[in-house]
Amino acid sequence: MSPAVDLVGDLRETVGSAQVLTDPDLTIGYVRDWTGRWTGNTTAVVRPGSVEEVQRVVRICQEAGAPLVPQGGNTGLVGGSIPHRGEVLLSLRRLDWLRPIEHDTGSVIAGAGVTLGTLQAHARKEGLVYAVDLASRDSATVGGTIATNAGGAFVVSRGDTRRQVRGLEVVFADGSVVSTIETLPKVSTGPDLLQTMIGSEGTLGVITSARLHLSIPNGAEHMVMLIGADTLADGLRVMGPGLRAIEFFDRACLEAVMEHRGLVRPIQGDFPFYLLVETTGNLDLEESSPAVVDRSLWVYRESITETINGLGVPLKLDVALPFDRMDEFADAVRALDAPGAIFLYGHLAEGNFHVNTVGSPDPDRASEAILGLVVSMGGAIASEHGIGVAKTGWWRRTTDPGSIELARRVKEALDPNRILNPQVFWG
Ligand code: FAD
Ligand code: 2HG
Ligand code: ZN
Repeated sequence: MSPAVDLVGDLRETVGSAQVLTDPDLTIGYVRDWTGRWTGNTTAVVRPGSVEEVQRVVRICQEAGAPLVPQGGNTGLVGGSIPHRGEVLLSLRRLDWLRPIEHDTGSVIAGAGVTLGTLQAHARKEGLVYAVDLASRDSATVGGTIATNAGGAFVVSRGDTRRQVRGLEVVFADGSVVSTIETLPKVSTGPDLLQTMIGSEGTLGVITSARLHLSIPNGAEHMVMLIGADTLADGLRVMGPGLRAIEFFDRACLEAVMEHRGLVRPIQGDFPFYLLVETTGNLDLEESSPAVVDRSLWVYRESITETINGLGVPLKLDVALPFDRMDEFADAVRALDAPGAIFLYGHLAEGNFHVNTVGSPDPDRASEAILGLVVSMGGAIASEHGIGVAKTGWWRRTTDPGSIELARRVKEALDPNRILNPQVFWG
């Protein structure tokens, strides 16, 4: 950046001084990630309140050659939402408009800064459902969940974020804006190029609003059940018609959550794994399967991430394994000569594992060992949280060269000066 450019002054003029933060006491919440594993630094936190202001901020950064990092709720778990090398932090939280629900199209237009919790409440008031749900719902935003293609507990029955996006409005690195949010329910007028933004983690454009699909609840009575299981293979056998969610967690997770939240043991007996199942159907359980039925059981699953954070700065690896190797993976990861305390949990129907460790003397070495194991067993290094800065090397090593080259050409076309979140994927 040329020393003659007064970047902060230009940003202040554009969005107003109150919306540009440089005081470290005020910027700390934006430069440290949710887990505490990464703390970066920033030239300034900028909080535009309209699409036009986003465009102007992006143009100023482009002209100054100053990279920027888009941020929503800062709940991402792969270090992609914070500035690592003094980048401008573009907070989208003030883009929090929510239009009335359109019942004829079964959709709603939401600003990128609307939280999932607010969106869900808006849908619920009119008897509808926004399908994606995460324990981070009160902070995670529409823009952030699209940029990471967030999953959550209901992917098995309702799909991931990609399945909910009907249209997008995006500001590109040159400050131009392209929108498909004012669209008819079904058009076929060529490729929908804005879909490339889903899962792009702030590296290709800034999402400013979205048209999102809302589901009609099927009205069927459902039950929530906690089941003790000896193996994950036993859990996979529970899957069947009417399944809404099937989550698993291991003994270490349950013990830690009970301690942290002061909760009672929810089920008689002690098991290697526990399954939390939400279903409208009948479960094919063996007579002897220990199970308890209660809607409030979700707290045991949803408190795990917060509980682990309370134990220390965690190493988090979100991966996927082939179904028939999940138990073998659980055994092998516990046998690795690296980590400290290990916690295994995840979304069973996607072969998803959240491997969390706390107290590892060498988290980088632990990460290498665990991801190496995943790859050697035919798994994927990222299941739902994305690549961020945590897995860039593994992303390049495990993605086929044709796909990497395509990603490079798209990046080159949309952001030739690499000002958008430069440390993610390519850093
Ligand atoms: P941020 O963390 O702010 O950003 C995430 C990424 O998106 C960054 O790369 C950022 O640059 C980019 N980005 C953000 N906003 C925009 C925008 N408007 N335009 C372009 N790029 C943007 N994830 C799951 O998938 N499933 C879960 O079940 C789940 N549960 C969680 C539970 C807890 C307690 C926590 C803390 C996290 C959980 N997460 C989960 C991870 C996280 O909540 C998701 O990744 C979420 O989608 C991030 O949204 P955010 O608004 O916080 O985005
Ligand atoms: C979950 O499923 C989230 O609870 C967070 O994806 C997982 O904290 C984690 O590792
Ligand atoms: Zn998850």
